[in-house]
Amino acid sequence: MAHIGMDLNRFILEEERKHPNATGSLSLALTAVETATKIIASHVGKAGLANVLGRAGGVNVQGEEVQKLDVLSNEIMIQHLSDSGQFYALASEELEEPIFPENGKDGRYVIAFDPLDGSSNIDVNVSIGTIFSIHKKITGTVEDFLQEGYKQVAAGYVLYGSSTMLVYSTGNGVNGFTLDPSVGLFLLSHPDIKIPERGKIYSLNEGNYLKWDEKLKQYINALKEKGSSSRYIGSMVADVHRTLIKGGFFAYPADEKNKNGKLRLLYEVAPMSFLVEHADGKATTGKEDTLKIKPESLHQRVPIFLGSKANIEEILSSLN
Ligand code: AHM
Ligand code: MG
Repeated sequence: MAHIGMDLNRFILEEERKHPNATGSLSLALTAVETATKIIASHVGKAGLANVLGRAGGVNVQGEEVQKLDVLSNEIMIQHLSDSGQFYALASEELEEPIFPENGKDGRYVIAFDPLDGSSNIDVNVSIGTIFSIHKKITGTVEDFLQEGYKQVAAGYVLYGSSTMLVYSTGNGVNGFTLDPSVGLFLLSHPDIKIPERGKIYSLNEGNYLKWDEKLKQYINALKEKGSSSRYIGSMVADVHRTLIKGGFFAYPADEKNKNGKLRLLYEVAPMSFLVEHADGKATTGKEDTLKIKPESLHQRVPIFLGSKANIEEILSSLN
């Protein structure tokens, strides 16, 4: 039985045992994500030093070229996920086209990821994160990435915050693990996360207010009159994490300029929606469930409203 303090690797193996036909491939796939994100966490922890020891693009004291943290994170993800041999293909928010790793020919999965989300917060020491979404390999082509979100085999994020946390789901509850840096292990700290039925926090970039449609403006104005609280970090991982724990909602709606909002369906919206729905919350574009969308392209954007069920239902009836 899972218990607080259980190491992520043991937890993954216990989950695998519940499926007698499991081959162990998904466990190895998740372990590769874990390893890559631990390494990213260590670089994120030293992020400020890059500015002292050498600017991105410049040379550090060891004479090595200093890479931007998002570029470095992308390389770390690609290297470790490819090396694992579990992924037939990789798609990154940072890359135009997917990668088909040489030793992934027998891989049973494809993975889409945003290696370091919240780019505007990297240089200012505010929480950032990695997001991942795993689907089954079916045809062995780009099409495998264009599966509906509800078909995800696993999804999760790693939050590089005041502590580093990995939160993931294989469709059987959502569990959170906190990195104990002294031993380098993710330990179960937030078992079976359930989002509160309703929350008082709303989270979206109000700088876009004048570009929103009238109904959304009115809805947000009504929340202010009711005394709701506003919280917006501008890092989706951190904003969604807070929403999962405290309830309320997070949104990146469409606006006059960005007809499909800003966030990407494959790397951001689908995995976060999967987690929120499996924590008993709800995720919608304002018109349809995000998990039911069949993606049309790798870098497609869609509007998103996700969070506590009661809040999202209220939004749906106010906007439609
Ligand atoms: P990025 O992938 O370039 O980092 O952009 C995604 C981020 C999300 O983490 C966050 O929710 C959103 O962009 C914030 O956008 P804005 O600055 O427009 O509010
Ligand atoms: Mg992103």
